[in-house]
Amino acid sequence: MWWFLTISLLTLLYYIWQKQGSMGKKYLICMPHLPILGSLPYMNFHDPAHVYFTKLKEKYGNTFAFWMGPQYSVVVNHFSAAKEVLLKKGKDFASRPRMVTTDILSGSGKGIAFSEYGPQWRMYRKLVQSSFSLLKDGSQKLEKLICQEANTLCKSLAAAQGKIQDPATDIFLASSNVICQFCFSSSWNKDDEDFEIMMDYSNNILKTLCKDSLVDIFPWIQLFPNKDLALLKDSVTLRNELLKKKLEIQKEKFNIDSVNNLLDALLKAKLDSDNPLVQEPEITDEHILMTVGDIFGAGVETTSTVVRWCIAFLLHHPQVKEEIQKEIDQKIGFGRTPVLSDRNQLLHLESTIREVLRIRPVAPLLIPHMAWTDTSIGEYTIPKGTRIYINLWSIHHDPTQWNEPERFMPERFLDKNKDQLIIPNASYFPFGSGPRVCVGEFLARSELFLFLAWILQRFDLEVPDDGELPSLDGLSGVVFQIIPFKLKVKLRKGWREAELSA
Ligand code: 3NQ
Repeated sequence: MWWFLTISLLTLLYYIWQKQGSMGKKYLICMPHLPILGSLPYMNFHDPAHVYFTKLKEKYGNTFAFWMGPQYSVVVNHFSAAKEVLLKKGKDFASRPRMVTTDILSGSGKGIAFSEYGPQWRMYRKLVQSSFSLLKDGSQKLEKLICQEANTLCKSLAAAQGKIQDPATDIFLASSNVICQFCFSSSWNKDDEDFEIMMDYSNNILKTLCKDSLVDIFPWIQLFPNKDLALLKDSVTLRNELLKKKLEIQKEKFNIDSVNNLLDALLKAKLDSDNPLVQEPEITDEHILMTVGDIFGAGVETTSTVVRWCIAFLLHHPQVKEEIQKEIDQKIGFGRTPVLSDRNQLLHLESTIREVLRIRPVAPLLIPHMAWTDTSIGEYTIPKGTRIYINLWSIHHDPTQWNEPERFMPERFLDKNKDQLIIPNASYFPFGSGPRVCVGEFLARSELFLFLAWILQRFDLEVPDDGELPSLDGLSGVVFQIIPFKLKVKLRKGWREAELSA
């Protein structure tokens, strides 16, 4: 009897304390929820999360809360609140939630993609940004790098011209080698064993990473046998072994006076941080590996995925492909290959890339953010520790901002005379924004433009003989992947004639 009274009294006191603590504070509308399970019993998992959250706007409005099990979470479906979270209060929301799967990948929150906000994250982020300027300043270096890989890619595609092929591996190799040069000053051939291992473990990691799987909601589930988690752990082990191999090679030939890649830059920073006079957070080999792993993995998976989405949409919209090729023939012809400075000439290609990034955002829910301090969105209190999902899918498909958002219309990124590129409205964050904006945006945009310009100058892209078009549904996850598809490429007549006369 006494136990019952004690527990009842404690529960009552806790409830009063909760209520008092929230006196005068306004909280977002929240989905129904139960203790422990949260809102899960009330959610349907038929649609991908980004589509489901978009549909929930009708019932709960643009910004609403729900309980992901025991985790208080918020969905932001409109660009105005997204701007507040990402930019205006970017620092308040710049942290990341700790999840079982991302902890496995990031060595318990090391690196820059999944680590919490703080001095260590800021230091590594700055090191990566300054390393990218190694490429930006020497932009001929970046351009030369990407064009080399574009050339290899086109040669591979031409070797199977007229045959039905899946371009995924060739595109994956091209984007891998660009980021591999940036990270390690090295590259792979298509039949290299390490390349095949990397492609395989990458695919397995993407299949199991932060899919809001139960283990990321109820961490205690990892105590039970879980094949997805075992696959993730095995894949991350392979990834870390490959990175360690690269690190050892790089350490042997390291020369502090010649920093040529990201790993060099991080090793140099480590040497500097060993200097007792330098008051920076400690730099360890594991932090270096996780940081390079983030950049390498992001650089490969995102760019290769978007190139394939672009090709898929051009197969669905041959008239857009023809407009791009007509512009390439007019502005460049067949006497030379495209370069980065052609970006302000090839407006139809650039607007197509922008439209693909809108209609199929690489990360429909970005990577979840987390409030590391008590803060707010508008008049609503957001307690420290709240998980924030920025729903790019909803923002990029908002009918109040985009005319016919479901339609593929690159011309929406051109002015009415079609001679200027525009961003027609603020509801557009293809690379995120604020402190956590994609650190590789410049590299990604350069690669997307050059790979596609080289391919479209040289080849006609056709659906296979059975006429099967690529699926545009996508595979939701931390990267919105495209379902593998096949196509036929044929060398264009103008290119063949130019080659013959060369
Ligand atoms: C990569 C490991 C690799 O094997 C698979 C792809 C992974 C998971 C990346 C991840 C970093 C990583 N290991 O640390 C990137 C991620 C999530 C893409 C997938 C990414 C991102 C950037 N922009 C848009 C969407 C995702 C940043 C870290």
